[in-house]
Amino acid sequence: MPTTTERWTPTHGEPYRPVPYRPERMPQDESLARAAQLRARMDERRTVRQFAPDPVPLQVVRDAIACAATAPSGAHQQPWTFVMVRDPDIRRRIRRAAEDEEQISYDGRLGDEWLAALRPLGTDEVKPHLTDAPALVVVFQQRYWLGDDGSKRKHYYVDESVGIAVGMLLSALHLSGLAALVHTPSPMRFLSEVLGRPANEKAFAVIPVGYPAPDCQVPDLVRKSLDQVMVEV
Ligand code: IYR
Repeated sequence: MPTTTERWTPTHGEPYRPVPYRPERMPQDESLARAAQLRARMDERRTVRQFAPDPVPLQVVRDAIACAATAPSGAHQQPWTFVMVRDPDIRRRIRRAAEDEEQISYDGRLGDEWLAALRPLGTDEVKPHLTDAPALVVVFQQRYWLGDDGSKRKHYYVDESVGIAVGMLLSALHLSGLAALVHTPSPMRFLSEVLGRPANEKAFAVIPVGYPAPDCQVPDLVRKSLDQVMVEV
């Protein structure tokens, strides 16, 4: 049964009232075929830093955000807000503020070891993707729940929850044919100001979304092989 058809209201202290969950079991051959296909499709995903200015179907972005919002979260508190920014003026303001911070970072704030780690990826303080991509999804984590009357309630495992949701967002965008990038300007306080977000929200990442530019280039990366990332016990 879909669980996103009614409006959510915060729960706290109510008794446990389970409902049945009986998804139909997928035949194993279908499962194997889907897993292999998905593995190959996900391996095609690349972080894109050069975007075409072409518009994207906004419903694809909305659907991807809805997918992300199905992520598991600490105490099912769903501590996330996704702000889709299309306004070119606001994107320009975000770019200007991000580049100001990144200039300081790349001029030395990151330190030599960090800069050396980034060198093979070719990143620098210039962030054209913030204005070239037709949409930015700015992800905020809700550090605590804030009621209309100003009351607060602690949220649990916020970093983990929002990190999982962002992973699901990237997967959904990729599988729907859109390219993206996780940009983490640091510090990110300016995002709350530019987007007018409330005090309980803290920016987590800026995710430009669009199509790769015709002359898009990406670093020549090698992913770890399965035996390098997995141990079977
Ligand atoms: N936030 C900076 C630096 C940066 C850091 C890491 I770790 C990256 O994987 C990539 C970039 C920037 O966005 O350029």
